[in-house]
Amino acid sequence: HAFEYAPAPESRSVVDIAPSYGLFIDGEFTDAAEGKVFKSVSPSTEEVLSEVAQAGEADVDRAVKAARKAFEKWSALPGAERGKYLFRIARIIQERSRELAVLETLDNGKPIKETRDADLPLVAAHFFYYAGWADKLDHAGFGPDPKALGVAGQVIPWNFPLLMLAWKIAPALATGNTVVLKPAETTPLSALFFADICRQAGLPKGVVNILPGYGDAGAALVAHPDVNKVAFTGSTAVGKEIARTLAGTDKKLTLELGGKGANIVFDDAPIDQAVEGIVTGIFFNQGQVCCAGSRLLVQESIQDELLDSLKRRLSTLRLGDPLDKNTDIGAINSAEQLDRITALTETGEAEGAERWSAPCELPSSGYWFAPTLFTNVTQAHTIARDEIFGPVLSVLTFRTPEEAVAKANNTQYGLSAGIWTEKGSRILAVANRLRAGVVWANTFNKFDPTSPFGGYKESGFGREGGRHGLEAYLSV
Ligand code: TXE
Repeated sequence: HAFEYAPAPESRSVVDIAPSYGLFIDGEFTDAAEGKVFKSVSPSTEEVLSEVAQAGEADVDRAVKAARKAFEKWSALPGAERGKYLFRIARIIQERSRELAVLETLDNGKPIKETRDADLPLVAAHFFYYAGWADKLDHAGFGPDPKALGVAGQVIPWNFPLLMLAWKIAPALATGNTVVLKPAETTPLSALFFADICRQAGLPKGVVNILPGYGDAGAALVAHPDVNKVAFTGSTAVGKEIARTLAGTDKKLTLELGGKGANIVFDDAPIDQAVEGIVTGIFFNQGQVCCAGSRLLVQESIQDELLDSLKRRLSTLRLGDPLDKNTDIGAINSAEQLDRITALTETGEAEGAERWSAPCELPSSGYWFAPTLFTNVTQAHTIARDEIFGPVLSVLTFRTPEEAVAKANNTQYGLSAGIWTEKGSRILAVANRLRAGVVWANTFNKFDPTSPFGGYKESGFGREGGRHGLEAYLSV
């Protein structure tokens, strides 16, 4: 891709964070009807970054009404015109990417290296990609007379705040839908900056509405009778709750939920490359990634060699200030998430798995967790089954490809997997038998807007990204 990478941001002064933000409804920033506010906190320092209006039911209703009103004109625009707005948004994102990268790092806790080189380029790429689709819908084989569904209610998590917004908003707008989006309560700021970008791009009022708030606002949004399509990324428990709410309605639903990806390393894999792939697989974004390679399946004969190299590599990872461009491991997004990770690792020890953590000093304020791996893990262990969503790797072994496939598939989830081997035939044979929405071979955590992404089993249904990502927003 020819997308420009942002130069290294020097410091947080690159971004101007206001002391308070409103909800973004019908093209304006406004207070919440009940006047409630909440604080957005930097997870690496616990410093309050800003005070944000907290949406309630009345605000959801107001935003959905604005989106409904805007829908008539927006959906009637020629696709090429909608595409122009999306191209404009994509360009502004590129222009403001230093600012957005610093903001995302402050609000989320992830290293600037990642927001700068992964999140922001991908955010822009999604808008460019879907901008290009807007005028081609009639002739792309979706079926006769593809039409927008109406108002899309979108609820997103905190692990990739701006990228999840892009995954949701870009295809919705390209197809002529209007949007009410609720960002996660711990990471509202980049979505509010995006609202400002919509204004800067001259997007018509009401086409995009942003409602910061908690789960109650998300629940009110998905249940609103005038919402036609719901897209959710988050926990499997909430995904199931949303599916129950929508049962018996004619709303379309896509769910992108948890995962427990297996990263399978065969004895012929180049060890150094595999080690890098394992590190990317589970320590990228502190492991707070739905498609993380959180289970390492290593062929028994190379276990000792691989684990020795892996531990040596983990000992070199730099944990600390996420704004430092040399930092590899940033902060955990919230105290709640840190508690969840801590509790699951304690269960791992209590059930008899052997724990090893990389030697590193944790800062005294903020939410931190050292890169950790568990050996002597069996398939029955909680840490081999439950999503930890943290920098924690569970190591299991196998002897034959058949055993690797069986173990990889032995999970309630089915989002991602990785295969490391020199044999192309083995890649194909194993990948075909893995029940996972994405299988990477000799790499991990690679994303591209042209690829559909989504899960099998309890990882959800529907696909986002690529041509498939448009289908969820169209009826024919
Ligand atoms: O998720 P929630 P949480 C997994 C991961 C993590 C766990 C809990 O395992 O440890 O979920 O994280 C909104 N109706 N993932 O508690 O609660 C909420 O405000 C409608 C995997 O943060 O699902 C936020 O905007 N919306 C995942 C969003 O849902 C509701 C990413 C996600 O929050 C709601 C995040 C309700 N009843 C967590 N309750 C992935 N697939 O990548 C909450 N929300």
